[in-house]
Amino acid sequence: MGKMLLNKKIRAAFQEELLLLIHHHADVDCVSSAIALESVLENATICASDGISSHGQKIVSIVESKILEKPPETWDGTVVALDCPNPEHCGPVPKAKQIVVIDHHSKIEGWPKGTEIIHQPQKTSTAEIVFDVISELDLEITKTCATILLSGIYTDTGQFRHANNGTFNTASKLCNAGADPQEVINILDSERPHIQKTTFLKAAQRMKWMQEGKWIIANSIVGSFESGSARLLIVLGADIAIVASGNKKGEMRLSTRASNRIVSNGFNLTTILESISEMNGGSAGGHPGAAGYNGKGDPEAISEITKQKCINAIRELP
Ligand SMILES: [Mn+2]
Repeated sequence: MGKMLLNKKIRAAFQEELLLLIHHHADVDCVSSAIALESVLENATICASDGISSHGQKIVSIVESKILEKPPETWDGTVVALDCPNPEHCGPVPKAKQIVVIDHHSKIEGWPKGTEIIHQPQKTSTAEIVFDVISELDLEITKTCATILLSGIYTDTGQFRHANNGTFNTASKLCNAGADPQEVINILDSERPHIQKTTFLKAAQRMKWMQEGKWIIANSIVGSFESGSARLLIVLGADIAIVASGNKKGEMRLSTRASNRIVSNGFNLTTILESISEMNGGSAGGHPGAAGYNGKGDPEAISEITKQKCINAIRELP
């Protein structure tokens, strides 16, 4: 076992009534850390200082944990601030016998004198530190608790993109304790509304594509969710996606996307859609890789003109 995290003073502080303080708009790492600690300790209450993020709330709903919505002015025991590099992140911090901070951010500052700080900036999440704390206290981690901690790690590492050796080490231990990686993904990757799913499938079904040089241009027509549909056509492999929608009043919208590769070659959707608005009225705007157009006319016709302009622009690329 590595360096001990808990000194005598912290161990004694953990015997007191604990208030687990989570930061403003608490994220999954923070909420998971609090819920894991609450589930293994009998003397802990979780308190949110200023709301919980929507993903954080998903974690709360798994255990139906009761969370105080406002920190009390004073706490007769120990306040444990989680995932908070400074007191402003979770303020107002109640007056307490002892404050313990558990955090992994690179810089910790502003805590009053006498605060015990467990600071492990090499850790990719606070959940990993909490796992070590629970292990050092010789407390048993339940399957649910393990899944919740793994959720914290999954989120704070950007689905393991920023993970290091230690991250996988702890993740593996959590899986041994019963955490199910697939369950974590199910908890956190929220389902799209049904109407959105069918719209995206229709966008794919009606899609037409062609190739100009090495670049692929795809276009489609939907009733709504044009921008999400355009983004998905890029995911499917298009370099340029043009998705149109129209209504009975004769109003139409275009949403366009371009791949990073074609944009870095100098392709710019904004200029193309601006030329459409010069020609057809309406308004255009956006970025080289994502632009939109609102105007009047036949969505199919405007879409076709846009495609032709894209072809011309490709021919002018260096
Ligand atoms: Mn964190």
